[in-house]
Amino acid sequence: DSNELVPALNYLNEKKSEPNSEMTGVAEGKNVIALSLESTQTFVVDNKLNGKELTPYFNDLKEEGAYFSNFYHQVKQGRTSDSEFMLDNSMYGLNRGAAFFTHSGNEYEATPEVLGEHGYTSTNMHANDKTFWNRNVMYDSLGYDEFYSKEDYDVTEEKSYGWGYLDEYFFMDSLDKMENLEQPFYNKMITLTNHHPFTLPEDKKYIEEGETSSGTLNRFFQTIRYQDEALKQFVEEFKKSDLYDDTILVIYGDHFGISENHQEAMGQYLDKDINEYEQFQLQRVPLLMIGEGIEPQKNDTVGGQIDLRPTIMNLLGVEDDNPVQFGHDLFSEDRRQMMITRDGDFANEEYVGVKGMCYDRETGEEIEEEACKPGFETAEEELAISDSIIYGDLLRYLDETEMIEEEKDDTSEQE
Ligand code: GP9
Repeated sequence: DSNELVPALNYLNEKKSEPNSEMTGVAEGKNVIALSLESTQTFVVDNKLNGKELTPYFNDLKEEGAYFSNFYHQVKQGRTSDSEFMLDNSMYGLNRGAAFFTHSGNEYEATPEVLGEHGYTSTNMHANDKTFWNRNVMYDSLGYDEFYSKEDYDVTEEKSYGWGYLDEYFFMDSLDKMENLEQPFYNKMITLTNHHPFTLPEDKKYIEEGETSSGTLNRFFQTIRYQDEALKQFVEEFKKSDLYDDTILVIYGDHFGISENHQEAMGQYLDKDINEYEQFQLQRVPLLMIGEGIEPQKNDTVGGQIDLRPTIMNLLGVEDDNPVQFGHDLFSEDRRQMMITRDGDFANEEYVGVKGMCYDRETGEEIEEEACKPGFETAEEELAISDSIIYGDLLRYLDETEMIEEEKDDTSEQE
C-alpha cells in the first residue's frame, strides 16, 4: 500500500542536495537532444593509436561545452536500455535482467511525462527493430509521444553493416525528422554502429586496426573513429540548422564496449597493468553538454547516469515534482559526489570501493578496507531502496503517499 513508499521518500529526502541555482533555467524552453553513444568509454577521449586521435572531433567539441571527466555508466545486464532507464527515471536499473523487459508494466513518472506538462514533445530515434529491449512497450510506459525506429529510416543494404543502419545515415535522416518535430522537444537519439563485434565496411575504416592481443579491442578503435566521424557530420550539419540555437545537446556514452575479458589487451594499449581499480576507472564514459548558457568547462565531479535527469531538469528550469530520484544535479556545488554501480561498488570524492577493496580515487593506491565501509553500506542501502520501488511498482502510490505526508505535516504544524 501507500506506506510502502515512505521509507524511500524519507531516505531520498535525507540525501537531497540543492541544484546549482545559477544554472537553473539557463536553457529554459529549449529543445533537448540526449545523444547516447554506443559503447563509448572515456579512455578513448584525447587518446591516440599510432599517433592518430581516436575521437578528433569529440576532442575539439568538448571545448565548447561542459565536459565531465569523472562520469560513469551504471548499467548491468540491460546495457543500453539500463542507461535509458536511468536517464529517464533517475532510478537504478535492476541487478538481473533488464527493467525494460521485466518491469515495463510499472507506473513511472519519467522525464517525458514531466516535460510533457511543460509543453514538450518527447521522442526517441534509434534505427533498430522497435522491439529490441522491448523499447516499443517501455517507451509508452515512460510517456514518449513517438518512437522513430528502423522502419522509419531509409534502411537499405548499401547503407547498413553489422548491426544495421550505419550511424552517418542514421544521423542525417534523424536531422530531417527533427526539423519537423513540434518544439520544444526532448529527443533521445541512440547510435548503433560502434557495437560489439565492432566491424565496418573497408571504406569506413579511417584508421588502422590496433595491434593488441584482442581482435575486439583492435577493431573497436576503428568503429569508435567511425562514430566520431558520423558525429562530426551530424553536429556540423545541425549547427547550420535553425534548431541549433534553441537546443541543448547532452552527449554521453551508454556503457563499456571492452569488457574485462580484454584486460590484457587494454593493458598493452594503455601501457599499464589493469587491476581492479583500473578496470573500475575504465567504466567512465564521456558526458558533454553544449548549449547557450552552459559555460565551457572541464568538470571533474564524480557522477553517473543516474544524475542526468536532475541535471537536465535544472538547466531547463523545470520544477520536477517527482521526489523519487536518486541522482543529483551534476553542476551543484554541494552535491553528494557518489557514484554507485549496480554491483554495489562505488566511487566518491576520495575513494573507489570495488569488490570489497578500497583505493584512493585519484592515485589508485590501495588503502585499508575500513575507509570504504561507509561507502559500501550506502551503496547497498540505496540499491535496495531503488529495487524496492521497482519490484513493488511503488510509484503507483506516489500521489497518494505525498498527500498523506503533507496532511501529516499540516497536522503537526497545527499541534
Ligand atoms: C540495440 C542497441 C544496442 O538497439 O541499443 O544495445 P546494447 O547491446 O548495447 O545494449
